[in-house]
Amino acid sequence: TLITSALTAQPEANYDETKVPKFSVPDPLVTFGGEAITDSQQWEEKRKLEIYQFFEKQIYGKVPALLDEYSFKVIEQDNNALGGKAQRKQIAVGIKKNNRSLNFNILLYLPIGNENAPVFLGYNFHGNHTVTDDPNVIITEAWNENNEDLKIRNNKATEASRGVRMNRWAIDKMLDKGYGIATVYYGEIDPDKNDFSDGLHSLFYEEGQTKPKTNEWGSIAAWAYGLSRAMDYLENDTNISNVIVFGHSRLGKAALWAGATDLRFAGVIGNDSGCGGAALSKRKFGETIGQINTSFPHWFSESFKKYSNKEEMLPVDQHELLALIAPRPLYVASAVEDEWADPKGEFLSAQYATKVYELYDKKGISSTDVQEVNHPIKQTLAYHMRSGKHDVTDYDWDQYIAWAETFAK
Ligand code: GTR
Repeated sequence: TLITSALTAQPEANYDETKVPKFSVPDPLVTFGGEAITDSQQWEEKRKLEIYQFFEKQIYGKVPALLDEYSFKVIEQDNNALGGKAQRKQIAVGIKKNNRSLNFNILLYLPIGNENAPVFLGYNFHGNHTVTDDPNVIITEAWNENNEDLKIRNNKATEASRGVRMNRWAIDKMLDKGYGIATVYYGEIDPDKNDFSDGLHSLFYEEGQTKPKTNEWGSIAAWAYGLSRAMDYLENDTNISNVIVFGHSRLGKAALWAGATDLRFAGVIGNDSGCGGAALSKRKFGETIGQINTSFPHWFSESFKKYSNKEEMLPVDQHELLALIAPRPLYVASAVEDEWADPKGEFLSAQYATKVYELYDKKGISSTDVQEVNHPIKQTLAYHMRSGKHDVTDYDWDQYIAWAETFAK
């Protein structure tokens, strides 16, 4: 134990602005070779791909191969759900690779009265049945992290946890405004533990392989991939106009990477996504790469570990992840008490990504904008810092819905 703790001990988290190291963020509009980018065409041809490939190989990790088979089946439907407000569908998706298979369920509510609804798609942390008290939502069988407050015990969800996370999903508000909501339990894609023997990764192994290769995907990239597989169904549902991908915290990191990898997402929301999400790594404020790679060694590609406590060596920073989503609508959100996720680093990141949006004549966070509590800046690239803690609240959803009305409908 002495040896392990010596190897994994991390410098204490810094919360002092005066101790943020002097750093310069890489300019999204200068190539690794030093060439200046002046328009969107040059960005697409010369810069976007090299940034994308860096994030793909050195940060989240590559998807190793194509699938062998994809199928879906609507296993349950009710056209009079939630007191007549919604149509509910539960869709079982099956994917196959190397004769191994994985299944996950999408819970979808579509508003009655809007035959062509925009939909928010986001993962939940403990099962589809936790986001609503609707008694007909199927309880996940997948491994679940224990949580006494949420009544998840013995790594299994039961009836006891139905509706325990309703507070994070403003489903009524969405439906009232004509939006649908689709959610998947992230543990059905890849259980969130440092174990690569199960989940999505294991389908792709060659004979004798037990974990992804050095530049291949960690769990965040696997979750992002799962969002795309949910999209494969959603884009073919004729009652859906477009899909805005959403995620909170670790699932916000996954949503941002999904937005960067899959152009079909019409909008992207990263709620309190923090380190490895929207927050700049080079500030080393709150959670750092060293911290995250130690606490969650399975989240990123193995190749990302070389940047643990060496953030200054990175030729990119997270504002360039945001820039990969341009010119599509993107909302970055923080909470003022969520210092672990570095709200200032998230704000600056949105500000530094803005010049790429401007190449497409889209607005974001300008250099004169200031970060103020509960003063959302709603442009194509939007930002707010809510009062309160690391969470998803009605305040957040009120902003996302109002923003989507203008930018992502
Ligand atoms: C924390 C982790 C964060 C964030 C958070 C969450 O433990 O350090 O990066 O992902 O979990 O997902 O709630």
